[in-house]
Amino acid sequence: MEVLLLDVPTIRPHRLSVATMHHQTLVLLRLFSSDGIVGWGEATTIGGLAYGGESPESIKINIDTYIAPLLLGRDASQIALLMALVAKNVQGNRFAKCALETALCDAQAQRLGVPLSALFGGRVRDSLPVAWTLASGDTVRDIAEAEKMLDLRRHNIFKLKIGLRPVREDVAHVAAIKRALGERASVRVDVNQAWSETDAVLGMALLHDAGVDLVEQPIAARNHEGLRQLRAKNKLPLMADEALHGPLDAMALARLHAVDVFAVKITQSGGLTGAQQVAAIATAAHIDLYGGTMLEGAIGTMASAQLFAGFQALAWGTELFGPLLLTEEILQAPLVYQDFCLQLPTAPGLGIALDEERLDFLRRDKKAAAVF
Ligand code: MUC
Ligand code: MG
Repeated sequence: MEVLLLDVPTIRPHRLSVATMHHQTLVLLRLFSSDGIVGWGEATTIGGLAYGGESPESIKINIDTYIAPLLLGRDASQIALLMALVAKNVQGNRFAKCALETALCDAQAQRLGVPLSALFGGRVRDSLPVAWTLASGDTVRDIAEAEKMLDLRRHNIFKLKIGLRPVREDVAHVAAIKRALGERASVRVDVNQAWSETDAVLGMALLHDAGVDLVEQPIAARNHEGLRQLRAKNKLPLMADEALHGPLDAMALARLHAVDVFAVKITQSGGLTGAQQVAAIATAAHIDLYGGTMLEGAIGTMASAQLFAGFQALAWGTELFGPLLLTEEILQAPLVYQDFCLQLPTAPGLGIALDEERLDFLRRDKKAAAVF
């Protein structure tokens, strides 16, 4: 097993309330099995340690030091057994576990000659609607970007990152974008926990009047009770993102009737199985689903897509646009985005082929070696 860190510039600064991204560090796991099959997984996060408790560097060192030695020499086809072994020996580290489970599933699906989605019950759709995040920080630039996406028929769902400016200023920015796009697009916002409860009461009322469709994680992740109260006070649908670290959080939020929508992420759920369990809890609790991202590259994006393709209902679509935010392509053939959707491949496993030369060029360890 080897973990590669790839530093890839973004096409423009991506401003979240927790960090401004000028590049993304892709965390890729390559798993070699003795039958010659190579599986890939991904554990990419956002903004170093600004978004979550695992950094690219901690993920690499924890896999190299604690996870890889547990698995060496074991049967790679016994995925549930291996993941149970890791769960017993490694606390936390959801992103690292996601990368491992994805790589094991990619390898196993290739071994069986089926798409990865087949390991999770198959597909009910072959393409997924994909939102685009407008996060340049500039209203005029964001409107121009949205118009371009509509013209290209690449996206007609837009998520706006807010929370850095005072509530009324942020709402004015959002309202101007919604006014410009009208009924041609769905406009949603993600506050990434930046608001207090009182900010959120005001913000959600104003955003509702501005024609926004959905508010994502307005307040602190751990404040489940606050989410419940906001949902009760407002008409605007409310989505949990950072509040959801797998099935236990899903159950707690569902019990409280705290939100209308779950943003399901394979990394935050500790892997594909955890994410499927989050979706099952949502379905049982009549909570809508949205396919979330940690702005992963092609591997994590396609792993997510393979799972989300099997969700019976996906009322709010997905935001699986991560590779489109990057200046560099790491696949031999890029993922296909057309007619507002990401198309799913039918080839075995993840159904993608990595470009080894580009990987070598982008690897942090090789760059460091070249500099010194
Ligand atoms: C998040 O909080 O949802 C997803 C899309 C995007 O632009 O940022 C991420 C993280
Ligand atoms: Mg979010």
